[in-house]
Parts: sequence; C-alpha cells; structure tokens
Amino acid sequence: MKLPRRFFQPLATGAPAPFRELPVKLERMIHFVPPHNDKVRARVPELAATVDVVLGNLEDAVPVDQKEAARKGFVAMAQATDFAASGTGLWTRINALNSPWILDDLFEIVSQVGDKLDVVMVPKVEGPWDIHYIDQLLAQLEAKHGVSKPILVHAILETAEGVANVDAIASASPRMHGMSLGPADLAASRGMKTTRVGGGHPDYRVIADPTSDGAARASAQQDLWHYTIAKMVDACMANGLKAFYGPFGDFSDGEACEAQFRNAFLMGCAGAWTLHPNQVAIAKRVFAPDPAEVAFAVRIVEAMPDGTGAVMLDGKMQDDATWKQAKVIVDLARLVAEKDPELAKTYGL
Ligand code: 1VU
Ligand code: MG
Repeated sequence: MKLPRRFFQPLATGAPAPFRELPVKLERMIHFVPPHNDKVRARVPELAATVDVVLGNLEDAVPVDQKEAARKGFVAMAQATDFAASGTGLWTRINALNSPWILDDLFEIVSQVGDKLDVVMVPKVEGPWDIHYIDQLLAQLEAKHGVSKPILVHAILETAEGVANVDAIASASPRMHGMSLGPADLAASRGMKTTRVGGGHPDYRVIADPTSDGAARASAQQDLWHYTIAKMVDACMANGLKAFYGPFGDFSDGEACEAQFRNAFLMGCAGAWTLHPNQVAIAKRVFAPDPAEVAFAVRIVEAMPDGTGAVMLDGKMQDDATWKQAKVIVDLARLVAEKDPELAKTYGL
C-alpha cells in the first residue's frame, strides 16, 4: 500500500495529477459499440447525443482477426465526433492483461486520442496488482503524449478471484472510476451452471413448505446476482466510486432486462451496459428516479432544511437518515433534469 501522502501523486513526471473526487456525471448507460463494424460506427455521431457514454469495445465479441480493425475504428470514431460537446463520455474496453493486444491498445489509443478519452475499462481484473500495472502505464503514456486530464480506470468484476479481492481493487488507485458486474465471465469462472448473460434462471428459486391439503407449493425465481452486486456496491461506495450492472444478453426480453437493471438501480448502481439500441430506452427509464419518489424526497428535504431532527410526513417518520436517503434521490433527479428537459418538467426541478 502507498503511504497516504503519496497516494495522490502522479506516477510519472509530467502526468496530470489524479482527481481528488470523481467528476459528477450522469452515466445511466455505457453503450457498447463494436468499432470494427463500419455500419455501426457510422451511426456513432448520431448515437452520441442519445446516450450518456459511448464505449468502443476491443475485447470479447471482437473476432481475433478484427482486433486491429477495432482499435483503428475506435481511434477514427474518437477523432470524428466531439463527444464532449454533448456531455457524452468516451470510453474504451481494452483487451485483457494476459492478451497480446493490450499494449498496442493503450499505446495507440493514448497517443492518438488520449485527450478525448475519459475512461479505460479493464476486463477480468483479479486484484489490485492489475490496477497498479494499468495505473503506472497510463501515467507514463499521459506524460509522453502530453495528456492533460487523467484517464480514469473502470474494472470489470468478472472472475471469482476478482470478487474475492473487490475491496482491494476499489482502493487500489485514485484513478479508479468504478466497477461493472460481468455476469457471463463470472458465471464461467465460478462454475455456475447457466448459459445466460445476466438475469435470473428458472431453476434458481425458493419453494414454500408443503401444506397438509397437498396444494401446489408457491415458488419463485430468485436473483442470482444479488450477493455480487451488493458486494460490489459496498466496495465502490466505500471508496467513492460508482457501481454498474453489466450486460443483459437477451435483447428480445426487454421486461427481464428492465427487472435486472432496476434491481441494480435500487441496490445502488448508477447505470448498466447497453449492447443494443433497444436497451437504451430501458436504461433511461430505470436509472432515473421515479417522479413520485422525487416529489416525496423533495418534501423530506424541505421539511428538515438543515437535515436534522424528526418530523412526520404522511404518517411516516423522517429524521437525519431519511433526509440523507432523500438527498440521494433529489441529487440524482437534478443531474437527470440537467440533461433531460422532459424529466425536469415532470420532476418540477
Ligand atoms: O437497422 P440497421 O441495420 O441500420 O442497424 C442495426 C444494427 O446495426 C444496429 N445495432 C447497433 N447500433 C449501435 N450500437 C449497437 N451496439 C448496435 N447493435 C446493433 O441496430 C440495428 C438493429 O440491430 P439488430 O437487431 O439487427 O442486431 P445485429 O444483428 O445487427 O447486431 C447484434 C450484435 C450483437 C452483433 C450487436 O448488437 C453488437 O455488436 N452489440 C454489442 C455486443 C458487445 O459489445 N458485446 C460485448 C459486451 S458483453 C460481454 O462482454 C459479455 C457477455
Ligand atoms: Mg467479460
């Protein structure tokens, strides 16, 4: 562990100082674009204005013989569009640390579009050592190429070892932005018996006790991801980072996607990945607070202007703790309202 005084020092001479606090940004969805696909890439300028983050994916889902094309495509799309103009984040998911592509991914991208890049998503992070490696390398590249804003790092939590080390990963560097749950690789790494990408499983359920009349026993599916999301949210929030649900693979089941996203939202996640255009509206719906909740939260905040004491609202006790809960919702509603005039009206903010 670094000594506290040295934690925020740049890791290379000439690299920008790390942020003390994360920039406050609305990141309801991290929209995945396959940069080797010319047709999809051509839609990026139009897409950029409709999502909070555009991510050029270089890792899984890119065929081996397209790895270079994907990297070049990402550089081209970063150069072609002014993402900052619409307040849209520009991220890339680089290849894994044990792959032959990761060095060229970072060298080429930071040298050519380092000043436009907000976040590097790192897959299959196993422990803090992976973050330290990327942290040092990014600092050297930022210094070499005169990048003035620190590039943040986002870890995918998708191996059993990564989950075991999640707290150490979250506190590994001031460059950390947050984490995403990767349910497909994680399922494989853990030996879970599912071929689905996120969501529930019909066989993972609880069943009521038998009754004396032999009536059919009530039974319901349970959430396979509850434990991991909770663990990830705690590690992230304890370190001032943001937690995200990752991919939902069944594009044809919007209802299940929405349920998975909403569980993550309620548990503390800031957003989720969108892999297909039809998931963007779902993320927008889910990762903005419910207008009735916002209205009630505003009443709580107004009833206790300094955030202390105890008052009753509609028969419900409010105190310092519920004021903080209300503040989470009001702050998010304000952030959404800044970007979405329709919701601003609905929220009355
Ligand atoms: O209507 P058009 O033909 O003009 O456009 C198609 C398609 O090109 C477009 N589209 C997209 N546009 C922007 N961003 C996207 N991610 C995207 N995906 C598709 O939408 C129109 C309708 O598409 P479709 O329903 O016909 O679907 P396709 O067969 O064209 O595409 C499906 C795939 C899966 C290939 C595509 O959606 C994609 O590449 N998505 C991203 C996949 C990805 O990044 N996977 C890795 C992250 S998940 C992980 O690592 C663990 C599981
Ligand atoms: Mg993965």
